[in-house]
Amino acid sequence: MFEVIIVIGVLLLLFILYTLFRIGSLVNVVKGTDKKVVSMSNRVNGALMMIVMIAGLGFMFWYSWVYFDKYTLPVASIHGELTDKLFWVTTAITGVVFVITNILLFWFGYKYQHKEGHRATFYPDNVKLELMWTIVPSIVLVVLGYYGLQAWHDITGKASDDAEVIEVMGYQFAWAVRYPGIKDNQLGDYNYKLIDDKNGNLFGIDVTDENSYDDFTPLEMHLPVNKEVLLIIRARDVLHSVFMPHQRVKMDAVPGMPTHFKFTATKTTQELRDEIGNPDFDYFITCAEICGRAHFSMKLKVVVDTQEDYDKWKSEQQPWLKLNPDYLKDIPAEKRELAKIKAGIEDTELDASL
Ligand SMILES: [Cu+2]
Repeated sequence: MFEVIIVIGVLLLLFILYTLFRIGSLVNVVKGTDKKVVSMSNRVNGALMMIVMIAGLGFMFWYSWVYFDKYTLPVASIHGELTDKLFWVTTAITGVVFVITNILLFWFGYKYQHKEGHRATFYPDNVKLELMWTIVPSIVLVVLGYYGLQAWHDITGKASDDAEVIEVMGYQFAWAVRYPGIKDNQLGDYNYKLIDDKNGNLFGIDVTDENSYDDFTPLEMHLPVNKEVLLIIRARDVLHSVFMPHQRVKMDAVPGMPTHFKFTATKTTQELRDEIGNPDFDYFITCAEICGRAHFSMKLKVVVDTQEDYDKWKSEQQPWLKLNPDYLKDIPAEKRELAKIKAGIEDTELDASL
């Protein structure tokens, strides 16, 4: 009840103010002093233009300066240095243009406000000016676009033959990674029809392909430092996006259309921990595509190792087939022995049915 009274009170007050304003205006018209009111309001608006400009630009520069570290991350990959440089060059050029055009916009509003006895000049066009502001931005954009495309081609181009290949698959709502085993260094085939929840053939690994026998699917991703890594990216259900902010890696994971991204990490987890002085820091992959209800939970720990640590970690991993020996049944009888050898499965570990 009390709220209703307040609302009615506010409405009445607004109505009274409006009526007073109308009466004032009408009195001015009758007296013939309405022109003065117009020129007063022009002066006020002109002054406000300058205040908004100075306060707005001042706040922008102050905020950018004080909170700079909050919006920047250390970079830990080779191409990341390059894309960061492209970003800052683009930001500098567009930033300078932004500041100049905004100063002009507000300054002109102030300077050319209506004044008694002043008339606007009739100035319909200027070919030279039109040409200039078409050609100069075009050249700048083409140059920026050229360097951007070059970087893009480099990132999405063919990886070197000795690159470390890792498969990343996004699904609602997590990331799964698969490595080619150390025996053949080749990822086995997969088929979405083989995905099941029986024992967790999360990837749809095709066990009729010999290359799959030693593939392993760890719960966190490890990378060697200073070595090219090729991520083969796919999605099991909807669009996801691989995002490794420190390595400046971002690529959509698209169902039915594998994508890839090659990069070289330049700092181990330990090196970045030392750099930022946080012993608990870990790299991660998150999802940069709003992919559903639990999108926020798509976070996978990434460990960047030295080459020795990476090799050691790799040699300790158990092949997926060894952890899921039930799938031996699906392997053609003549390949089963090979599968056991490649996956390191001892007969004593199996039950009689296999
Ligand atoms: Cu996602």
